[in-house]
Amino acid sequence: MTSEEKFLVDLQGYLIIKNVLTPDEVSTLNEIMDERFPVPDEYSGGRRSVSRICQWGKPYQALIDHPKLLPYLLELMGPKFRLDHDYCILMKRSEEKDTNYAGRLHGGEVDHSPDHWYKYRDGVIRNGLTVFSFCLSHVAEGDGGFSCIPGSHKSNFYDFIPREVRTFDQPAHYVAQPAVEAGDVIFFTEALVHGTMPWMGDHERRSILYKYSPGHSAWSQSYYDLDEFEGLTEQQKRILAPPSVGRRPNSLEGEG
Ligand SMILES: O=C(O)CCC(=O)C(=O)O
Repeated sequence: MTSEEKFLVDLQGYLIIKNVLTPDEVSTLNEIMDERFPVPDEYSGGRRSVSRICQWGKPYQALIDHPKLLPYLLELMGPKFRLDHDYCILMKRSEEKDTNYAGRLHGGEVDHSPDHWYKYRDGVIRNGLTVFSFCLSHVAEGDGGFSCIPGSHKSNFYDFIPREVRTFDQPAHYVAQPAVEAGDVIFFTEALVHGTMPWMGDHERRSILYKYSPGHSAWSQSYYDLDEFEGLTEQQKRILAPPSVGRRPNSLEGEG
């Protein structure tokens, strides 16, 4: 992670990491997505999502500890982190208003989500629940999808964000919807106010979200069952382990 990237994470609470996936990796992940999560007959647009996609075979399993992201995980979460949960978001433009509550701007260091936190001390950045969102399709400015209020991970006035801004009914200059290419990864801390803008693009949005927690904490009520995977490496097993503190090994190979 470069010093400029650290500056940006501290400044805005998210970061676009360019070209993490090669075009071949993107194609393979998209092909598997088509097979595993086919479009239902009645579907006419809107948001589709399914969890536990890291169990969709080797290419999805490999994203658990993608080598290009490990330096970011170490720098932003410390040596002991775990994959807490994962899912995908697929979106097609819909004529109907999206009433999906989860899509509204949410997050922030709020009491009802105590694992949403961002901390800086003595040159070290640490985060609670942390997201790496792999983009399997491009997103232009104005397409919608992932959006956020840059810098809000350090805000003290979450409750002052107007309801209409949270629901995207009222545009606000301080809400950003970053453009990305297929293969990019968006890192964001859940301490950042963020959400999903209605999709306006002509093509389908495809994102894969892998969410990591510090080794001692969990957002999800359930943990991964290692028996449901095939051929996990020892490193992946450590990253998939349930939360703990005492004698917890470091997540990465060669990190002690
Ligand atoms: O990528 C998105 O659309 C935002 C996802 C989101 O809101 C979340 O991860 O909590």
